[in-house]
Amino acid sequence: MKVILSPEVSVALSAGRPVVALESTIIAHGMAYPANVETALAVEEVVRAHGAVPATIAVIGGKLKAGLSAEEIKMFGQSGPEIMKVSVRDLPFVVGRGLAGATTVAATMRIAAMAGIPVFATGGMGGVHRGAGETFDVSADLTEMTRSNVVLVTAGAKAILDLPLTLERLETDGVPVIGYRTGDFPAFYSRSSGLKVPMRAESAEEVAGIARAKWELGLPGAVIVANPIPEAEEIPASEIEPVIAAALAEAGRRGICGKEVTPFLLAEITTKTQGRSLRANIALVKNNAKVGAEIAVAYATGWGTSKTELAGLV
Ligand code: PSU
Ligand code: MN
Repeated sequence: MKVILSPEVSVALSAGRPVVALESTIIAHGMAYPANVETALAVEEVVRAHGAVPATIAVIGGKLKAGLSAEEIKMFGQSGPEIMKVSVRDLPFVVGRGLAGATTVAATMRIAAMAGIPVFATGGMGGVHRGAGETFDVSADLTEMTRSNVVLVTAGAKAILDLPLTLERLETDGVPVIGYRTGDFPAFYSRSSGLKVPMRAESAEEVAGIARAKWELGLPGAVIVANPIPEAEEIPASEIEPVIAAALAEAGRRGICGKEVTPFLLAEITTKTQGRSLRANIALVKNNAKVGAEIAVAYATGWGTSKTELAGLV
């Protein structure tokens, strides 16, 4: 099945120019209107300002789309939770029924890989939930990371997840986790989770070279770039942790399960921090878009190929 590309994304991909994929669950389920639409459009501008073409990904009328118009982004933002949250499991349903769907990291990675877009910038990724030993709640984002050849730029993962178990699972699955100018795994709102990343990179070119090496080795799947939130916007772990604990307890009391868990926790945290977490969220997504664009530019110039080496560029 073909991905329907916007004219701008189509021209850029056929000319080998840098493109950055962006997800739509963050618009419909990760933030409220109108901040979601403003952020999505601003993130597209950040990608452009750093030399790449943005490709927001979603399913519309059962078609896989890469590159949405401002009107389509607005529609996703205004419809919010009415639009189905679509992970890989849900793709056959929305495509088969001709419906709209907001794609998660997992579904966006898959569609980006199908379209030949090698870099994807998001906010936070899914992972192993706290209490997964009982609930079995492990995001399909992790499964997809073993399948789709995409560089995923993320501010780490929220501490609503079990971060040590998430890193263990990624190690088992052979997914590189690269700290971007950091040796610590970031925890979304906080620059450090207290956990170490297994490897680090200092530049977009290094990341591009590592990703190319992975895929040339015949190792399929994602490369995670863990890019910490800018210092000025950081919320210290000691401040956010009680809020997270309360949100988890509330989810437990209400018996929230399945795909509702993550959106519920995100909304609870935003309400309880009176918007501070939202400001942090917006800042880190923009920062990821910038780094994603820089990686896409480096990758598109062929960084890491024997061609660049022969040309004496490395
Ligand atoms: N984490 C965040 N913000 C988000 C999400 C996760 O900090 O918006 C969204 C992403 O779309 C991610 C999805 O792919 O939630 C994971 O949902 P689940 O845990 O149900 O797999
Ligand atoms: Mn889940």
